[in-house]
Amino acid sequence: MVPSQVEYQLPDVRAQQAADTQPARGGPQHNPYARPSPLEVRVARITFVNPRFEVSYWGMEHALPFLGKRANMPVACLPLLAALTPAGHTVTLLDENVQDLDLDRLARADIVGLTGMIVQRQRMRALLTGLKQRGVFTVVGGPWVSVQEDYFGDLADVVFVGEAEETWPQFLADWARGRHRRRYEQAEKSDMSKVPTPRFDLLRMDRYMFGSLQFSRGCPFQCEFCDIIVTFGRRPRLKAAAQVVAELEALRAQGVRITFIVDDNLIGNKQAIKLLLRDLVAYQEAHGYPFVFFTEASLDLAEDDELLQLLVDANIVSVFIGIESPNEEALKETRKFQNVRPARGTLVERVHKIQRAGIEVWSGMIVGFDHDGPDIFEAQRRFIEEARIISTMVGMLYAIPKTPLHARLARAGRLDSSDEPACGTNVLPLRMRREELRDGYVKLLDLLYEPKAYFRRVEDLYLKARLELNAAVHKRRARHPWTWVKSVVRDLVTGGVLFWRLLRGVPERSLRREYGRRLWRLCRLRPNPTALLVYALKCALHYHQHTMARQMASGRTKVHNSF
Ligand code: B12
Ligand code: SF4
Repeated sequence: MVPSQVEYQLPDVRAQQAADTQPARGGPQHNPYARPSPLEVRVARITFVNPRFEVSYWGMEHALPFLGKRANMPVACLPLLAALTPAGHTVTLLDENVQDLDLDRLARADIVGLTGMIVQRQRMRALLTGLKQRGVFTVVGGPWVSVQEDYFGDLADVVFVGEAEETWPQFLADWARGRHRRRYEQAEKSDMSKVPTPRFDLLRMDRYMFGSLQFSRGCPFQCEFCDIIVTFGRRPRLKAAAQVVAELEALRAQGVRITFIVDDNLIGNKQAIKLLLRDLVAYQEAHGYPFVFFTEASLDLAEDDELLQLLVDANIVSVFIGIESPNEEALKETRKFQNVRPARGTLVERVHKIQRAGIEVWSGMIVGFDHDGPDIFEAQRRFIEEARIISTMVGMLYAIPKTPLHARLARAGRLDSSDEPACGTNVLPLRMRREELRDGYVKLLDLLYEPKAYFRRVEDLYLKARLELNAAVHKRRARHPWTWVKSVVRDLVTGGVLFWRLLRGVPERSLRREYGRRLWRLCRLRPNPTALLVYALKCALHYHQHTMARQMASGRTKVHNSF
């Protein structure tokens, strides 16, 4: 996802390509979780690996060449695990999405740790197989193995289920004594006030679009399909302001400007997050707004004016919200009760309210609930258009292991247990045939990212509703005219270069013409350098989403579900 009102500087692609692919290494820094025991004499050379992702909605793979980056953002666990490693061990971080992997070289490590989501599971398996053949000691953790811990069988020597702030140092102490276990799972959730500053310095941060930062974990809600609350719990746990400031400084030291706040739900504990946001606003003010943020939150954000204002003041410009469905019965079925509150306004009204505050809304939508019939596809299309949601991630309902949905459907005999289910989801729908669900989903995506429909939503939001651009920064710009001039020039140049790359690089003539036409309209109706940059980014993102949808619709690629 790209925030809309960003001040994003395009990198020099050629210089980046010339840079070598050597991994960065480092010893640990201060880590309150790690208490090396006197018995811990054996030290390890540890390499953590983030395997290649499949193409996905968020992966932005088709847009990255124009943006001059190799990946959207680093996974947050890699630099965190490095920071959690007790002193004495050597840590190397490798992200296959931004650098090549050499298995023989990897085999020199004493311990190789793999992370991964569901969309990385097959690549994880391939890497583990290669490492096993080379006799390497491997450990796995992260979102996928936390919900499907037997997936890799004997390919991995040790499996970590869930959070690892306590278990990772514990494992290293056990390993040093030659007494490690096969499986680690914490008895208690991690105490976020003790989480150390991630080692961003061990990553190639210049190869990513965004940085990542985490304030909290957990979400108070109870959506039936959600594995986040299974793994991270329903009690939001937050970091202290000093930890957040230390992370901001660490990101700034790496030259990061745009940052994704990777919380499961930023506003899970409204009172506590307001306090943190006030500190974030103070930090931004004191340092001249060095960061543009985007994040994920629940729709009840629309019900709290103070919270909305704090997000805007902190320069959080976009928020991804799991809206899931305009079908109220489906929302009730999946226990997404926070979205079913007619007294607080319709879904569309609540989205518009957030937009009016100056925040762009991105959404997650799901088709294939038990209460969804074949009319759901058109209902979803109409809702997204009415709500002026430009970028939306639509997926077919998928039952992730360990969720209440998975348990319910297993009891009902409605799960396809194959690793690659025939129609893109393991759920056997109730009111549609599986093929009908798959075809309806692919067609819906194709319609949503058809250029005219997409740009109609862009214009509705940016030209008709005139979503405010970078309100917090603009307030400051009025007081600092020179900074303002610099940022205007930066937006103009960055937007212009991105546009030029798109017009040169997009192979389809019809798309190039559409992008050019839309830009021309914008220049006439909203002549503003930030708007130019926003439009250029919207075109790049359109190219990714449209290409993904077209390739699925024409059968050139498999049907990618969003999960
Ligand atoms: C922020 C976020 C994103 C961001 C950033 C993604 C990124 N590249 O990092 C964005 C919005 C871009 C995103 C995209 C996607 N996401 Co996402 N995302 C999240 C979210 C909310 C938080 C992830 C995070 O950073 N957590 C903070 C870190 C520190 O936690 P962690 O990774 O779990 O690590 C801890 C432990 O797991 C453990 N650990 C992890 N790995 C390892 C490895 C070893 C060896 C050890 C010892 C321990 C260990 O230690 C860490 C400290 O405790 C999670 C929900 C969740 N809480 O997991 C979903 C989640 C991970 N995403 C998910 C999915 C499906 C996706 C997409 C595929 C969706 C799509 N179709 O586009 C894409 C992938 C695109 C891509 N190429 O990046 C699913 C994965 C399902 C699963 N169980 O596998 C999740 C769980 C959400 C969900 N249920 O839908 N996502
Ligand atoms: S609001 Fe989001 S994170 Fe919270 S339970 Fe529902 S799906 Fe999970």
